[in-house]
Amino acid sequence: MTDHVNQQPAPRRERREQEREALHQAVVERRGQRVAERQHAARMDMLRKLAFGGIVVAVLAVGTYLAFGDFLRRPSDAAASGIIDVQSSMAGFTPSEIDVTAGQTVTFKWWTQDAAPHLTGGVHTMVSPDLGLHEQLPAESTKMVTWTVPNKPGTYDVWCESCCGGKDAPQMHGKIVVKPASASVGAAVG
Ligand SMILES: [Cu+2]
Repeated sequence: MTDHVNQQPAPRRERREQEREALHQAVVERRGQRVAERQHAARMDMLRKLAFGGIVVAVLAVGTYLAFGDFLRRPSDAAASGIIDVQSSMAGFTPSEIDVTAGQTVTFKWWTQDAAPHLTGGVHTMVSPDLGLHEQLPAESTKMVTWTVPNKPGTYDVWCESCCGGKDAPQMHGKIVVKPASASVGAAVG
């Protein structure tokens, strides 16, 4: 500094230039910051839009699945398994003959209106040892019983062992007819 005392104009000009340079630098920096902020904001905006888009797509996908997945699955279920309505009463099984297909998985919608005091143990039963069936149905209820039909075509006895004389009473018996799998393929297609 001291050796520049006699050269006032030059340092002042220099200083002014430095100040201008610094100012310029500051302006440039601030502009850069503003650009960066704007870019950041734009990026956040895009991310927000992407996130929103993603949520919309996810909601639509779930909605479509719920609406159509079930709908699309139903025909094959109906062909492959189906729900068979079976009532148990003091008269036995209604219907008294149930046709199924070997290897098929079926669901019995099994129901009764009978009250507990009329039933041994408060239940109707569905018994067919040859077909692997031994189910219980509580009084005045509906129960879904899913059952995979053994691969052994034939006509089988099924009975209720818990009311009206059980196995000894003819009306407590029903029939389950297991058809060969190949026969049902033609039937399901046609
Ligand atoms: Cu019964």
